[in-house]
Amino acid sequence: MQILLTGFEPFGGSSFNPSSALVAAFAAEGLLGCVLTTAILPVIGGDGPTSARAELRRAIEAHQPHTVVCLGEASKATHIAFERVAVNLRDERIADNAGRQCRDEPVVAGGPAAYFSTLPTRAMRDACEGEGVPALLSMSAGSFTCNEIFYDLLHASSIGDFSTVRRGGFIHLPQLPEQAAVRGGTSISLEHLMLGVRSSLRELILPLG
Ligand code: PCA
Repeated sequence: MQILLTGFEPFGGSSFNPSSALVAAFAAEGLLGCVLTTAILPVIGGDGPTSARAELRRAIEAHQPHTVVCLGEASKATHIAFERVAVNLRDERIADNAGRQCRDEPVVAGGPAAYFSTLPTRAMRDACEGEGVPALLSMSAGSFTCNEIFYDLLHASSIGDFSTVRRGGFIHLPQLPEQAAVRGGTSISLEHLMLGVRSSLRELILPLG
């Protein structure tokens, strides 16, 4: 079993992103029962060589994972959100880290309107909640870079671009206490995020059908 776990760089003026902190912690700790590889993606939209999509594709090429789990930050989230649906839309509230902001554009021109996550989202949510960490099933990953790579991953997998990838999906994380201290709002500590995400990833270490 090979799992690729990705996070994002900070964006939107913050100097932290809980997803990259979590990925670094998992890279150090590992995940019992599988080969865990990791990557940190830039918050850059589109399909240019420095984009999140291009970096994710390079990581998949390099690591040949069976399962891809992408993590990102949803700063106003109160729960860990197991995303169920990726939509073919880029409609961005803020500029990305390259200073570009998209309105009403598709992720993939001519692609289907949406894809469902191919991760066992309900079982993962239940496992997270079972550890006492707030978790929910979410119907929208938004229309910024997180949704974009989620959609691109599922689209590319479905058209056979990634020969090893059998399933993939996205998890949004609330902000860290360090971030809430600066901008207000609710937060979950890195330790609790680790506890919840670790238990949900264990749901993936089962024989593939
Ligand atoms: N969150 C943003 C992009 C990067 C991240 O961590 C999003 O929700 O699209």
